Amino acid sequence: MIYFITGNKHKYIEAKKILHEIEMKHIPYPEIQADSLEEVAEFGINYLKNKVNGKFFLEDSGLFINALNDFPGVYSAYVFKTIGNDGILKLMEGIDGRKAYFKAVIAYYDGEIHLFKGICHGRIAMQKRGKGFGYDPIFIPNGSKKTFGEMNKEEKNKYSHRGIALREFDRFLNSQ
Ligand code: ITT
Repeated sequence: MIYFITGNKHKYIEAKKILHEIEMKHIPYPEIQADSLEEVAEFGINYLKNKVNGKFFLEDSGLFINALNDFPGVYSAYVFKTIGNDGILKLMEGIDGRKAYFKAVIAYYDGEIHLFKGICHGRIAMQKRGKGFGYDPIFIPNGSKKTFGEMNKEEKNKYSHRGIALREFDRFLNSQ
């Protein structure tokens, strides 16, 4: 059994579809202001490693919008809580280039730190569509017409940054 340290149930449900032997555990950890998701994730592991009994991982993710110079990026959680999807759509008003990508960094600790990454390229929708969590209703992955919010978890996992990182993590675990 491996613990997934997160306060986000949606992330856990997505992960459980790919990694069956996991359990959610919510232990808050500081998310430092840094230039990369990798640094945030590694800091989290170092903070948690003496507080969790057994193997565990966490995941840090973000939405990077081309026309906004990669904003909200490492600030995605804060920006979602403050201006949300309506705020992002407002910032994008009148902007034609709507390219964006989601990135996920999984940090796994088994005595050593291992990082697994996934990137999903796509674009920002003109309006919110569907449900999901976070930025799901405004992100359309390349290769689909639907937003993440209009997909079920299995379909989203096929495209998503998290699905890609989780499958790489799963391959690593199976090769051990
Ligand atoms: P943790 O407890 O795992 O940290 P969190 O929701 O705070 O959960 P992050 O710190 O990684 O997650 O922040 C990432 C933010 O980016 C989060 O608030 C989401 O709104 C958004 N996000 C990340 N992945 C997403 C996805 O697959 N779909 C929609 N929004 C996503």
